[in-house]
Amino acid sequence: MVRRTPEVLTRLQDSANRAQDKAFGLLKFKSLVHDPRVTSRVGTWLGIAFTICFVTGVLSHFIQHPAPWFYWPSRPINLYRITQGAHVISGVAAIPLLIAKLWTVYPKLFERPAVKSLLHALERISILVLAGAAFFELATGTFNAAQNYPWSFFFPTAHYAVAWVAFGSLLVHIAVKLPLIREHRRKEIDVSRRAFLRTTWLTSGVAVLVFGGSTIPFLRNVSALSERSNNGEQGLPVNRTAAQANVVTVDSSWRLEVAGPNGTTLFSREQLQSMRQTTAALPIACVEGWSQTATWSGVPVMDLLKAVGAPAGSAVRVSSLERAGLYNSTTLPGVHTSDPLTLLALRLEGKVLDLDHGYPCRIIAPSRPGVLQTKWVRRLEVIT
Ligand SMILES: Nc1nc2c(c(=O)[nH]1)N[C@H]1C(S)=C(S)[C@@H](COP(=O)(O)O)O[C@H]1N2
Ligand SMILES: [Mo]
Repeated sequence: MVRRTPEVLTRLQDSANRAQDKAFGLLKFKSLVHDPRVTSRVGTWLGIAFTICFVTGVLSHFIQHPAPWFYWPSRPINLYRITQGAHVISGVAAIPLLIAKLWTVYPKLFERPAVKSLLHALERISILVLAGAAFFELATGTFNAAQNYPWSFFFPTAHYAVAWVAFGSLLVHIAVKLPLIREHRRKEIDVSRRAFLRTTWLTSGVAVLVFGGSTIPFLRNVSALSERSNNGEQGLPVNRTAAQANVVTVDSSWRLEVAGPNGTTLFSREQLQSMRQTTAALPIACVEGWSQTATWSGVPVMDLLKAVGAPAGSAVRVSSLERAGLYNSTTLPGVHTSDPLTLLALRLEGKVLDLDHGYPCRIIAPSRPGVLQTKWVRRLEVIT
């Protein structure tokens, strides 16, 4: 039996106090990184990543839904590949940054009183909106890059709309915090906090490395998540197979219809093959982030326009043999139809185009989103 001497009681009391201090310490979030100097540094990089992501995303939206004032050039041929690569890579880099940023500030969630003034309430709500929208963008973008759609809304519309919410609240947040950011970024930072920052940069870098290979050629062999590179028919990934698109067979009765100012002209594959062929290395740059260059051969669309007597630089509506599906028709603007590298491709890597890549012929145009590179083309219609 323990004899309850006063010393034992004191010792018990001491350790109880220590435990209590520890618990309160945790509750008070005494971690070193809950510090405005850390937050402002991570926040700056997160702001940069989000800005790149937003600008390149809006560009991609307007290329796919052109407004009358919008201009997108067909050169350099890799331009869209670069902007969309920057979009996906800045998004990937932002994921660890967002987690680190939230980690450095989350004790503020438990600040009491919850609301000090109207302004304070507005600021807190805007942060909630920003964090929610940022999380939504990064999560849906990641799932999209993996071609996984575990939701019922239409991804591009939702991703685009929430992007404006995220960027708008980001601008408000920066405006409100600018004095604090300025003040704390100039302050020296000690070793342990620097270690947290270094880990954050490293994690972000690793995330870029494991994903970047799907669009940056020299990273291909180190990127664990670039599984869509170099595999697929004819060494090129396939985004939607012929079977998925319900384009089962294309027989010899197939003719390309070209509707021009003097009616519709039909071209067999042999006739197309006997026209002047252009061979060029051109990329497919999928909006989902992967991109790859291949050697395509075929008839320049400008030659087909000439053959049917349509004015050079006309816009062309492209329709696919694919009956249903969102991507069975597209419009090639004049900027693209007047580029000699906008091809109706018949061959890939010197061989007849595989059915999965769009046999009997497909559109390959420079500096365009992959989703607009229509496969299994049935009809071109000149619109002026
Ligand atoms: N008719 C049709 N064309 C299409 C598609 C489609 O679903 N239907 N997918 C597009 C998308 S999203 C991409 S990225 C490219 C991929 O071309 P590939 O499968 O030959 O690599 O084809 C495009 N052409
Ligand atoms: Mo795509």
